[in-house]
Amino acid sequence: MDLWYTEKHSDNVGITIKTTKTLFSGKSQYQQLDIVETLEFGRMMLLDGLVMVTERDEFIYHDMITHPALFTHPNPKKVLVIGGGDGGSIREIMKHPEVELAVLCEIDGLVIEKSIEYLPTMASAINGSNPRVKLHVDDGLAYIRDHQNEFDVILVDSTDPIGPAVGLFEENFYRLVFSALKDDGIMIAQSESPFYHADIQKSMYHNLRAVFPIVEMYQAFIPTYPSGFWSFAFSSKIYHPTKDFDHDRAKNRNFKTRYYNEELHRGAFMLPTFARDNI
Ligand code: AG3
Repeated sequence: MDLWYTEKHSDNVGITIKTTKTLFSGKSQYQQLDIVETLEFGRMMLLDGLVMVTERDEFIYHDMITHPALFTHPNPKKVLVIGGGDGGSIREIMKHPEVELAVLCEIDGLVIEKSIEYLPTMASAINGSNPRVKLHVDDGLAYIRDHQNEFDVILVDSTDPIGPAVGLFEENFYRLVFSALKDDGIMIAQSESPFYHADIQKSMYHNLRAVFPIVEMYQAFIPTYPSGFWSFAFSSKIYHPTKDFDHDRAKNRNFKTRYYNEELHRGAFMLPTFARDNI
């Protein structure tokens, strides 16, 4: 039997992926979690029916939510990830030798547990074996309220602004992130599709600009997300993502990246006009 899963990207358009097996399906206190096997994208995790990661294209998202900030900040020692319970962002952060500690604050313990069980290529750094990683199962807002002036980089690795992630797109949350960052801190947040989510982007970037002096959008091509054209918000207290970017450190990095590189770092900040109009 053919089982095709469709995520609707608008009222009239969606992406359809052929699946072969359901590995896990269950409901946590916060959301519906499904992990399925697909023919072309490897294992795929869905939250409330929305594609969060697939094994085949997650490297793009996780390269791009981590490396641009970590190669712009001159000495990122302490990094916080809010959300990101699959562990892909933490895996990439661990490739930076100057990072002493990465904290994962994920609201839904079931996402962490099932990622460790079914998505080991992403969750290898969060399975308890890495002394540079700490896990907190907690609401990101509550966590940063108690952590002032502590982090060099904060990554908001969230779902779309529906369900438990709504608060992660609001000005009040960005103020808390600002306070949880050190004086030269950088925040990156996934910022949806410029093609489909203009309204979300307008409100999100408006909220970010109310708090951070430097706010720039950058883009990545992620095949399984709505339209494939995806974006991230770079928000910062003093460092500029292209002017202060350490090109040589990125070029001479001692690890491989399949998407990110020192040329693409600059290119990613160049936006088509319709996307620039959203921010
Ligand atoms: N964050 C999910 C981005 C949103 C995808 N949206 C959608 N499919 N409608 C991914 C978390 C990966 N660590």
